[in-house]
Amino acid sequence: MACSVLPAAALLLGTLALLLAAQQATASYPPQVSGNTKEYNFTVSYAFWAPDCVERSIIVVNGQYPGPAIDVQRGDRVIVRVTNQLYAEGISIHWHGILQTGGSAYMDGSAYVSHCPILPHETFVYNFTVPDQVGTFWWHGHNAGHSSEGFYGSFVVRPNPAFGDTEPFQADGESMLLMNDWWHRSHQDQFIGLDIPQNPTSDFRFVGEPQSLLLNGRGQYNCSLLASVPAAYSAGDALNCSTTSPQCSPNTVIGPITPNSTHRLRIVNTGSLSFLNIAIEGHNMTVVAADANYVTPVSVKYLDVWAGQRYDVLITADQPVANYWITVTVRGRRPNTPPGRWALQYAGAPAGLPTTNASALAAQQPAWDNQNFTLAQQNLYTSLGGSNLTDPVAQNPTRQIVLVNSQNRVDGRKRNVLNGVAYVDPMTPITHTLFFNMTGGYTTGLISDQPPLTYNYIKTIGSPDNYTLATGQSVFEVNEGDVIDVVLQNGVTLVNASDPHPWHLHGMDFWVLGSAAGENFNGSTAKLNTVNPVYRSTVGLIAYGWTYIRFVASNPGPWFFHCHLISHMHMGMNTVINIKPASGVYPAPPPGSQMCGMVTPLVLQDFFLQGGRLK
Ligand SMILES: [Cu+2]
Repeated sequence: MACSVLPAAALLLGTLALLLAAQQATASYPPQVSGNTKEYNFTVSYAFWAPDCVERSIIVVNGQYPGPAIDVQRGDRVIVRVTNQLYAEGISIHWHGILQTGGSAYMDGSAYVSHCPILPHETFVYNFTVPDQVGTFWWHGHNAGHSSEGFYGSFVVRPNPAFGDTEPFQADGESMLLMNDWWHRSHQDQFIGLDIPQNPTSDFRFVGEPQSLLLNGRGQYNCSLLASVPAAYSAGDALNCSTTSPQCSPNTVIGPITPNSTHRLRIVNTGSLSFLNIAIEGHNMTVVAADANYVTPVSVKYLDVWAGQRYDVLITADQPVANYWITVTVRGRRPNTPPGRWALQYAGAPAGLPTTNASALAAQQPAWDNQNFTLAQQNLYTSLGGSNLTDPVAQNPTRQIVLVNSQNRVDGRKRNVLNGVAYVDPMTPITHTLFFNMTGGYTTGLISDQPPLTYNYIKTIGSPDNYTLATGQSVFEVNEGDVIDVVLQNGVTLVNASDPHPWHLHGMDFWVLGSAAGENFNGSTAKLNTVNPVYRSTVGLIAYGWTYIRFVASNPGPWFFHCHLISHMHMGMNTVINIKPASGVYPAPPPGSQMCGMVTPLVLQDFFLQGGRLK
């Protein structure tokens, strides 16, 4: 089995020199196009669904939850015709982890950054290629809280035999594991609560811990608990809970997997708030890729997966033929959600759930506040050397940005701020503002590369110091080719806690040079791995800690850079990295682009100046 020849973590030191020698000559998959096209039609609508046995309205695609799987080969053109049949909301879809190289920033799907939301009754055609990436991705709604409403699915890019692509491991079979947190309240209700300004009778209402954890869209809520749902979240609801609903029962079963085979699990945290940990009874997981970049294989028993992250792991089916528990626990925030539990089934095992105690397995997973475990595992991963695998880390950064994550009041509302700025969506997509060269499309000069250091972001007694705040679009203007270092420094919230945040960059992957507890406001580069750091697209920032990343500004255009927690995004925890093309020319919006904001009157004015005729 391929799995058995992978070096165990304990043996890695001996092979490190060999791997490093190989890494000097590496490159990522060289861009190639296959000439093949994969087409999908997505019709997006609301439907009643009971993912955890409690019925509510969710967003489905083609009547399915989770949405349709996208499965292509490297180099393929992907065309997705998205028709919005929601009643009154604009939508967009982000292809999470797909870098949109080749000038397709318009196809990235961040509402108001990449393009205008797709209005109800309208269709937008996403059209892009995936020339230089292989691995596990996912897609999700990227306007408002749509990704927490069920609006997501898996996206796999397979190696292309026509290009001679090979992966540095083998598996006999594979399964997709989309795991996420789930609420009974809609995203509208959640956002209304987040937006309540402080006043004598009410205040900010957090979304709270999720009611359930789901795997591939299924979980099991304890219906008897409905009576104890906090009054604020149950008033007026007539929740219908049925453990025999075909949408939640039988519970998810992964497999059947062939005894004595090597099985690949593609694990994604598609959740909105929770930092998750997954364990499989009786089986270690050999991690071979993080966010679709190969890593030096390491064996783990308990796998941390931050919201938005993906891991490819191999398991060896070397246990007696039976069913085994898969358990998922919440970490990083004090949990109030029962562990999720599903079954891994061997071929030949009787149908049904394992007979062992799932709670015992979940109890062995790292405690929610064990940040040492989090850091040790996050820093465990290193890029795999070898030909066609991973870009060697760029040296000599040209710019350093220190981004303090904290919280404050803006006009009475609780907002999550970065260097004092709470982001709000612009009226006009940033791609449009840049192409049409309009002033006022987004606010400029709001955010600086360094936080004002006269304030105490980390103090643990009393409320955080009040410092100058701004709302608008915080856009970092970056030159193409710059090597950018970003120090994500965590601070405190208004309740003297520090929230963990999963940080996600669009348009480019980044190297994770290091992360630790404590302060790194001055951007110290001590303790960083600049030799073989992991290359990925989403990384965790622990409470009261820092995470240091580096990327090459290689992909011109505006790219969203944000905490991947839906509530934090709504509260302003976003920025945009605008990479100014060396050519000075931004690409034009593609045919079929919808208009909104400042562009609509501009185009209409041109139309009438030309005699009011369609050509
Ligand atoms: Cu966050």
